[in-house]
Amino acid sequence: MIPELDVDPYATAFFDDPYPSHTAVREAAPVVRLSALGCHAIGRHAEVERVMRDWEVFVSSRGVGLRDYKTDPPLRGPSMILEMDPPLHTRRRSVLNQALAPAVVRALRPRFVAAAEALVERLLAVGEIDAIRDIAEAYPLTVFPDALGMEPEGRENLLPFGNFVFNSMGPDNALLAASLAELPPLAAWATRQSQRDRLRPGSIGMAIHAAADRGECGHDEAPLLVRALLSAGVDTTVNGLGAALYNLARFPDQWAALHDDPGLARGAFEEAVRFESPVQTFFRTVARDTELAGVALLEGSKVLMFLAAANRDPRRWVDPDRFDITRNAAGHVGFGVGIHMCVGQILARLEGEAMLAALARRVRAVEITGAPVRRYNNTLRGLASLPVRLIAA
Ligand code: OVV
Repeated sequence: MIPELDVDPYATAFFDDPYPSHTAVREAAPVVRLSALGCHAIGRHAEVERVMRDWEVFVSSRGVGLRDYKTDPPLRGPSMILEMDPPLHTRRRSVLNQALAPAVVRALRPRFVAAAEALVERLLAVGEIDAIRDIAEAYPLTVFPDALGMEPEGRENLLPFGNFVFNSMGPDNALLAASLAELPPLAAWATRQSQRDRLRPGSIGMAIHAAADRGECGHDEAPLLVRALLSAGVDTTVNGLGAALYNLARFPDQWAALHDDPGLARGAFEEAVRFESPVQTFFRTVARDTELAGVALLEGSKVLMFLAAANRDPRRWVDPDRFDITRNAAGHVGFGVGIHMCVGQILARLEGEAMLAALARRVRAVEITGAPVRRYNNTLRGLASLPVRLIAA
């Protein structure tokens, strides 16, 4: 018998404190059913990893949100990459792998570091800031669109567009309705911004169009792959950086450790992704009758993967609820695992490391000066506001 749990991962109370529910899912059984959604769910690290690796049985092409595209049409053109299975996925993935390759990201490093250092100087002159608006949003919103080769105009669309994309993976609730109401101009903008003539030569976006010139993907596919980066690349890093800032501010001993050794910046970002799991959930769909941890799953079953629960599974982590920037957080599933693992993770880590290292060197401590405000999204976890005072070193 599969335990049936009364957990609604899209309820406001859940967003405010998901941890008791994550524990309930994880400890009830390797596979549970969620009565509120009528789907299966998994919260243990081992099963989440197993499902992500078995792309032939647990497919993405029927949607990585709650909807099964076999019966429910997608709300957006299904992602050309995230919601595809091999062999279609493989070719497109290799185009994005090249556009975001380690050497490409390495070349961006000096610019990213300089931008982070300049931002820290400006913020220190102000002193009292909003760590979300002024750092977690401001920084990715300049360096990422610049690297992608986007025009200066229209960048204010990036966050609301990403907000829609990640809301669309949940149920038809008020959050999705609000996102859908603002979608038409955002979608039109994203489509335009992904065309070759809107992208700067030498940029990541242009590299994708160049791959189409070489026949590595279709000329019709290139703008859709650029668009996928617009969908996936901003809100995720904003919430990753926000997670790092929030927890470094909440746990002053951790900020002190980072200030003492700015070389910990990379590990601090990784630990923030594990600890907070900016992307909380993804789904797979069972393509043929199978079995998982002794539980029979029928074709067509949706499986909700609680990445955030897996990232605090005591079976996998020592003292999982402790934010510890010196721990080895490698092996967390915050970037996914297997063929769909985050294609932009090297770039994301550069953003996180550059920003945290710049802060670590110049800021001795951070004091929270007002109540943090949570931002609600069907997939993403993060804050809308975190008032802080930066204490210069
Ligand atoms: C990982 C991710 C999130 C959102 C959108 C996409 C990917 C996409 O490929 O469109």
